[in-house]
Amino acid sequence: MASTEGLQAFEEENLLLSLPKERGWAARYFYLYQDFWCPSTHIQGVNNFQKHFQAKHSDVLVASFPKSGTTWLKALTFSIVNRQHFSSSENHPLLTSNPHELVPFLEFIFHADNIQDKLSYLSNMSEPRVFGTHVPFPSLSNSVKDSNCKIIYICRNPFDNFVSCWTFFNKIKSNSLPGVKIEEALEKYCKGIIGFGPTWDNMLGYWKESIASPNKVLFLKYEELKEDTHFYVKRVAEFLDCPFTEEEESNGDIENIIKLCSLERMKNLEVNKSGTVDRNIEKKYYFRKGEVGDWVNYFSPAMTEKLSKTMEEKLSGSGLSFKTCS
Ligand code: PAP
Repeated sequence: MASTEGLQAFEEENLLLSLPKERGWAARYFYLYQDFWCPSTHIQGVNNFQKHFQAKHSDVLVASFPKSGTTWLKALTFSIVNRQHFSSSENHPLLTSNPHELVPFLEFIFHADNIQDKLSYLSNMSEPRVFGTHVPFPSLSNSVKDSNCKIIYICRNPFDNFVSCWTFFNKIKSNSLPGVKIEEALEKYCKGIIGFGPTWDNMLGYWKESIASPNKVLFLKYEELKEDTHFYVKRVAEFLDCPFTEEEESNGDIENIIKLCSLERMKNLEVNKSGTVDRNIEKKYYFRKGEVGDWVNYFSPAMTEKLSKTMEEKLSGSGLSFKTCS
């Protein structure tokens, strides 16, 4: 009789064979799974997350399309919900752990066969548990949708998002894969062929849900978070039903969280300068420039026209728009 693991591997292989596939950039192939593109290595994790994850009402999910400010929002959210336990100085866990270690991605937690171990790890996490996910809203586990857990989604102007993706994937790609030229990468991005994409579908799924259920999903933009971090840190705390008191505000607690989670601070911490996280990715690759408008240094006029047109087509009528795109 086949072992459970053997059976699972067999089922996965059959599943992969049945899915549309396209050449990837960092991964060899992306597979179209439940209407989003996914490297084969993530499908098992997504599948297990959907089947096994039991959300608690107090859970918080930091959701995003990759390279939209996930690391930053994970750090801010972790600091906001845990501020009673850790002051922003000396003993704060963010000084000794990367945000992705403190706020793990659900689809990566379940990226393994030993489900029981994962479930006991999850049940032992202190509450409120904070998780990350890149999985599009329609593909979240039902348990997330049906519970009272809250979701904070962050998106980013696709021009900067694309550049951040392209630079990141070039750093992490395996040596056995050829580099992808920026024009070719943009072609794929505009066709939606990128992990957890199409980008617009990922954003619009959460955008629509944030309008339909504003108490369930808070929708943020990287550019706005950068422009007025103080306002949005307060907004996140209110959304999570743990607003800052006047005393906390006058003590400078909000400013301390902002400083602790700033790109400069995070990037220069020893813990983020070396070592790997998640799928063996160098922690330092998560911290680059963090600028709004850096795309102008990479885009030719033809590329600008291509992405502008694609965005117009994909986002028109949705009410979702980005300032720096024209
Ligand atoms: P992920 O989805 O793979 O976790 P994510 O954190 O969303 O990645 O994206 C990394 C981007 O966020 C990088 O942007 P850049 O390539 O344009 O520079 C990174 O520099 C930026 N970033 C990381 N940490 C912070 C932070 N603390 N504040 C602002 N931006 C940050």
